Amino acid sequence: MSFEELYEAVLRGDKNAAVTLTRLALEASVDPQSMIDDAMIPAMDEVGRRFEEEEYFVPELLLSARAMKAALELIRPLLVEAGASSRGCIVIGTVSGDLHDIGKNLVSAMLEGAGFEVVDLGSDVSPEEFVAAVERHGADIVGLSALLTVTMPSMKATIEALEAAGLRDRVKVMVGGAPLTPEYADEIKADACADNATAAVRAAHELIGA
Ligand code: B1M
Repeated sequence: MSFEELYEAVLRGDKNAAVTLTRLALEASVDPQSMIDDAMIPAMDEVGRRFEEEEYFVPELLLSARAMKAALELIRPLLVEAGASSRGCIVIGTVSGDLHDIGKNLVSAMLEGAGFEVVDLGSDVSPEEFVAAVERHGADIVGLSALLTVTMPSMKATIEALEAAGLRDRVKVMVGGAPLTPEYADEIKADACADNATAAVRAAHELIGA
């Protein structure tokens, strides 16, 4: 298995090939993080580029996303198994109106791997659902993901809802996702902004004071 083959499988949305190649690579002890960073994420970036150029349309996005998710399912246990005792509780989700969950799932798995207890609310999560989950789980951190510029305001709405519920002093807010900038994170008064899963783990440690 070469990274090129895995890249091509995700790019053409070939789920079976992506899963088979990932399985073979894992059997050959290829580093799972490199498979993500050097094959899968570049493939999704190219999918996005083709979509912008109108060479790909929504069905192709869906097929590539399905291929990457299926391959990631095989890798996820390896990312998670490194986790030891809980370092704190993180409630995470993709904000209201946004269905992109691949990056958020990766961040979730890496956080679990780093020893955090992760409560993943899925995608299209309303401010009220975030507030209820933070309250129910006594979360230390809430992680908000957004991939669309039009859903970034849902992050602000969620932070305001936490404030209105009197929870903002008790919970740190981390935001992430491709369209975000540190400036926007400051503007909406988030505590941290991370542009990839490794940075998210680092930021979570800093927020918790570990
Ligand atoms: Co959509 N999509 N999409 N899409 N899609 C993008 C995001 C887009 C950039 C494509 C493009 O035009 N180039 C564009 C957004 C433009 C914008 O607003 N700036 C776009 C669009 C326009 C749309 C639709 C509106 C298309 C339409 O219907 N006309 C539509 C919206 C649906 C909705 O959400 N309401 C739509 C739909 C979809 C699919 C459902 C088909 C599918 C998602 C499937 C799924 O996730 N289950 C999809 C996909 C696959 C993409 C692209 C191609 C790939 C996204 C991805 O999975 N990347 C994407 C183009 C791109 O990003 N290159 C695109 C791989 C993933 C590992 O990276 O998600 O960035 P990413 O996550 C990273 C970091 O961002 C960060 O760490 C992750 C790991 O490194 N991170 C965090 C993410 N969350 C974090 C949270 C943190 C910390 C870090 O802390 C809490």
